[in-house]
Amino acid sequence: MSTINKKIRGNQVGYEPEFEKTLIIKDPTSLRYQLKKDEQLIEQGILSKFSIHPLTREKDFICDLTHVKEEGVYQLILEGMEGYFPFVVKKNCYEELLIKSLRFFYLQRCGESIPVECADEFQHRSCHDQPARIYGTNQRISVNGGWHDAGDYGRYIVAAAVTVADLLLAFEETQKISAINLRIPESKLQIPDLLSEVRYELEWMLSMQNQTNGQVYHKVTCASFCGFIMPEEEQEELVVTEPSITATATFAATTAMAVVFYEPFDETFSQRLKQASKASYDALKDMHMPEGFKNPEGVVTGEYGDGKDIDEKYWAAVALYKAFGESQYREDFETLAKKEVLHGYGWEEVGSFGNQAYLTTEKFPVDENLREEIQKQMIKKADELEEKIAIEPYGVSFSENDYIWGSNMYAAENGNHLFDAYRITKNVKYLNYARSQLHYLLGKNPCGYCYITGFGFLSPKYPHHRPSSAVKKAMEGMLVGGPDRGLNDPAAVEFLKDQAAPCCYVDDEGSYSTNEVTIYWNSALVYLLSVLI
Ligand code: G3I
Ligand code: 9MR
Ligand code: ZN
Repeated sequence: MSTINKKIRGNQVGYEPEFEKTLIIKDPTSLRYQLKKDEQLIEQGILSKFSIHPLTREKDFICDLTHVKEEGVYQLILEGMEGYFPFVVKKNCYEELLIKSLRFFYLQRCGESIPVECADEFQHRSCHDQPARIYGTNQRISVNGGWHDAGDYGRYIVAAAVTVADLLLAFEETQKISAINLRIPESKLQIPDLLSEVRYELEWMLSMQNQTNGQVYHKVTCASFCGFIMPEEEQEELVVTEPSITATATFAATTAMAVVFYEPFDETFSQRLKQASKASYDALKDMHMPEGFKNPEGVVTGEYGDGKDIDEKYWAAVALYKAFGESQYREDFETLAKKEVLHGYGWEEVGSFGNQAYLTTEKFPVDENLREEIQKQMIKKADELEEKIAIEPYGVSFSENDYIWGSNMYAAENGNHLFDAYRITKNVKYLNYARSQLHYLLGKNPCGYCYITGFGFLSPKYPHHRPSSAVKKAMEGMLVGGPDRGLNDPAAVEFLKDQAAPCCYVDDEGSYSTNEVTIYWNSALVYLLSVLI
């Protein structure tokens, strides 16, 4: 028997032995199941529990294999139905996934050549290394380096900042990451590879700061998106667009956060980060433009608009307080947080990075009542997610309106909100909910896809990612955007009309609203993995 039974939905990468392991059988034609290993029958039973999916209306039967703890590759079979599900139980199950999802960042590098010994078929010559023109002027500045944002070759500060934050939090979360060899040119240095990789982005971010006034330019891209070519072939003029509050504040936050990571390895670099961070924070006081950012006329690349700057300022204030201890930063944060505790680990809403910074401030005093209030609100956030999980057979924290552009990032992000509640309460239910967000991303979902390229038996082959298109092979280890019921691109409109929200995903190169990849989606996955491994 060689075919896969695609009605069985589970984590296609596998399960750590102690994980909950409930699989979904969608609309089965038989209820008798068998679990086999090396042709031997391990157990059999009859499926009895089911629920009707509120959005797809399918009948979802549950097969609970949590008690199977012995490592191995098993076959789950429904008698009378063709095919099987490869059910994997394995220690350190997500190691390769973690490595490949981190190597993605190296492969996204801009501004230097990526040699074959580090990049295999994704090698490329140096790209986007000419001076960039500041929009509306004839002034040119050098802003080489950093990572290409996504399937496109733009470089955007707010996206970069949250990516760096996720990766540093992941690094802090588990020792396992510091030991990883990412096969990058810096691998021979006496500093963990991930910190070298993140520094590559930070150096570029530093170059995006206006040295005169401390403000940070929002982005650097060509005026419009290029075709499906390798990065060095995009040779149109580079344009740096005007500074924004969101870019300046998230820059302040991440550079502050980074200081402590580089101190043991490079004092000069960490001093540069510190100065840059303080200068950008000070610059915020004089920035009185309207909230958010709008593409200037003639520039049509990614906008990262964001209508609300308050959460970015919130995060910046506390990140600087945690790092440098000045009372002004504390006051700024506490004033905002006492009005409202904010949340978010994404490019648009970043409050949770701030909350976490406050809860982990150790060198300087904090307000214990506020700390408790923040914890209370973080638990409340997790409880709201729990309500959604309770009525969603696959265990994802989504209701219909949550299937938006980049929904997979929100699944990962919600996993981290749930884990935050676990960290505070030690209640295992939150840990299990956090894990179920990972299971969703890795195949336990209404589309039956493992949403990471190169992993699982059904994964995206045609991501909206220019190098993958140019090389004609999907780069491995990339988390795609996932279902978006808004049908926000022509391919989605063509292929997904009439689909229920959780199924609004198509593995088509043209579908940038469901099948693109980005640095901050991958970093959200990395951060979730780091807390779960
Ligand atoms: O937040 C609202 C929500 O309240 C509302 O219910 C829902 C209904 O549509 O929309 C939500 O906003 C969406 C937002 O993403 C959520 O993050 C917007 O509709 C949607 O248009 C927006 O999409 C963003 C997209 O750019 C278009 O602006 C994605 O988040 C963002 O990841 C994506 O970023 C692009 C860059 O611009 C360029 N590089 C590639 C990258 C990934 O596609
Ligand atoms: O490739 C672009 C992708 O990175 C963006 O997320 C997306 C939305 O801004 O736009 C993509 O570019 C498309 C453009 O918007 C419209 N013409 C076709 C481009 C490539 O598919
Ligand atoms: Zn480039």
